[in-house]
Amino acid sequence: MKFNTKAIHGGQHNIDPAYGSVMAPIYQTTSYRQNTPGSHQGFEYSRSGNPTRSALEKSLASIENGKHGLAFGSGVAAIDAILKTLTPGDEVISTSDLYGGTYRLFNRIYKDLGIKFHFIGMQNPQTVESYINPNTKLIWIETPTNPMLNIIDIEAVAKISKEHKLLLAVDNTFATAYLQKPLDLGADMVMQSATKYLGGHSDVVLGSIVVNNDKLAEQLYFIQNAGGAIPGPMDCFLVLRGIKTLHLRMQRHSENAKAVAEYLKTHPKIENVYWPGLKEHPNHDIARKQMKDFGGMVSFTTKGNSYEEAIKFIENLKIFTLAESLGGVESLAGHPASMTHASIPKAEREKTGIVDSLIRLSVGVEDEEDLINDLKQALG
Ligand code: P1T
Repeated sequence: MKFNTKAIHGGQHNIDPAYGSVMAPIYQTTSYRQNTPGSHQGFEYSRSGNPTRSALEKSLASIENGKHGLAFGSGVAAIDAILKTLTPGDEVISTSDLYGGTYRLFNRIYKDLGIKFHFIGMQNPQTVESYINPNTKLIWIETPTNPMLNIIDIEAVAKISKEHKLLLAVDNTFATAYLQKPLDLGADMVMQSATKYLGGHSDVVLGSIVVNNDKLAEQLYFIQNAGGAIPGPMDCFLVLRGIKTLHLRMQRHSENAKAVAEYLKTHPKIENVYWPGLKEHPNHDIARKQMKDFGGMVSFTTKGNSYEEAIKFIENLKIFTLAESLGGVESLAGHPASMTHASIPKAEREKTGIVDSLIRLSVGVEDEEDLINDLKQALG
């Protein structure tokens, strides 16, 4: 099956042997009847497994071209499960420009549990090599990065990771499996905040991991069950439904983001526009190589780098909603320095470009003209 067919049917054959329902039923149950202890129809208890979650996990594996899918209660819970494969003394090399909540989990929880992190820029993949030592176990990549939209060459980092027998995990939240397939490019694990584009309607919080390696899948399944950070069946149903239109939405998100980025580029008040589809984006060629299109996230700064002007601009928007999060059908605008990335110390975040005037847009699937008119009036 090709991608669009997989988004709708991947892993979904014979989804309801009881009644043949076309869509996966919501199995709102904690437990399953056994005839004699240990004799059941594949499910015992809903932390360990639930048919709706299982349908979603098969869909997730299918769209990522992977073998095993695992769903978690949030994107951060999925990242947490990956970190639990490590032991004290292990070292992680991570992109320095990444979601603030990921940074907080690494730097405020796992650092105290004895894991050492190196946060580095990875636009030149060779930089990674100088941080590898016998304790290094994991490379963590976010691409495109949140919120600076930097692009990291997954294939090049995967080559380094394999040479040194390390694990490579990719946060695919901004691109999604529609635009980018990290496992095909050599990654060992692909993680997503399904809260964003997979769910697609800003009504569910959920996380996913997909892997090919059976042993790694077994280890992550053990952590999923033992740690218990699982999503409920209704949330699994919502993400499963979202995935069925992922290809349609991502295409429109990308088209609208292109129009927005090109408009902002010509505006006299704008200093920098960050969108990997722009030819002048420093990693445009890598983005073209590893992505099908360039996605719906656009960041920009205004001339003079004024905090007050940035806040005034987002307050003036009428169609874009000032809110955290991204990836829904509706357009959102955020101020990373005071919202999504406030947990990163000012000096650290400014090193990666998260300055006071930086605005992040999650460009939705409304009419392009309405979105541009909204930006025009708010900038005016
Ligand atoms: O919110 P949650 O589902 O736990 O996902 C965390 C997460 C992980 N990775 C990336 C790249 C993300 O952007 C996020 C969540 N991000 C936001 C809430 C945000 O507004 O950027």
